[in-house]
Amino acid sequence: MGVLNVTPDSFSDGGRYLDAERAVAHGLDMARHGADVVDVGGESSRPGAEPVSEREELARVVPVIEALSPHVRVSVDTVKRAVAEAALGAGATLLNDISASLWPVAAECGAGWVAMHMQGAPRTMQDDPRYDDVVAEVHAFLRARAATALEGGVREVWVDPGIGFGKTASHNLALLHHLPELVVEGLPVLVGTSRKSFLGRLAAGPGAGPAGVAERLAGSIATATWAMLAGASMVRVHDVASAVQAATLVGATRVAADGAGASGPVRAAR
Ligand code: HH2
Repeated sequence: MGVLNVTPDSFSDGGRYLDAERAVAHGLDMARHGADVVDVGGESSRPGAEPVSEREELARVVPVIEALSPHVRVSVDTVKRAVAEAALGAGATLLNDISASLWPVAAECGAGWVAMHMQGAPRTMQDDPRYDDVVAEVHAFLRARAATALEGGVREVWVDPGIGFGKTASHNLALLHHLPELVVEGLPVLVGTSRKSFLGRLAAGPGAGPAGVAERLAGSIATATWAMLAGASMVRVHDVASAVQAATLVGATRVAADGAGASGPVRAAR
């Protein structure tokens, strides 16, 4: 899943794709590089972000979705019902819902739905996140929301532990470590670690302090690869070509382990 932020203030690419033409070109580029889904968002959910009006968010995402959806599967990253409905009407077929509450829209429109876990709201979620048992609480939350959506008629339900959404670096690591326990519950799992700040804190950059956004590619790919090996079905990334290369290698190695041997697809791909 390639990230397309049609926003002025997203944490890693704010302002780069606010212009619709540039956004569409970048979306098509990510599809060319192998993204199966392009995730279009018109409101940043970075820590401290201010909410955007419905009118503004609609104006940002709808034209971009209309232009992209004939060419690649599009998801819409929104927490607003009206934006979700308009986006699905414009050609999106997956609702990426960081509030994990919009499943009725997905049910009504026959769309897929991603339930993501978040503690609190973006403006304050990183102030002092606390859990008794982060893994148990996040997994139980996702299980319950998914069950409600499936009972309510959503046919395609994804779950996402919400890396960085009301979580410290150690909460994020615990969720990544215990991903297989979420995977075995049977629903497809989506994971988004791309360029997030815990990567910078854990793996310092070449300078003195934590690695900056532009220095987090290796950490992004390492954690995406970890998620894929743990059984995640999709990773949400900014750097599609690098992630596709990692995914190809994970897949090829799996095929080799399944008995194809070195003369099979792995060798052919060398
Ligand atoms: N992360 C971000 C936004 N949406 N959706 C899902 N399902 N999972 C995630 O981990 C996730 C998400 C934050 O990243 P980004 O879109 O790059 O930044 P911003 O929210 O500042 O636009």
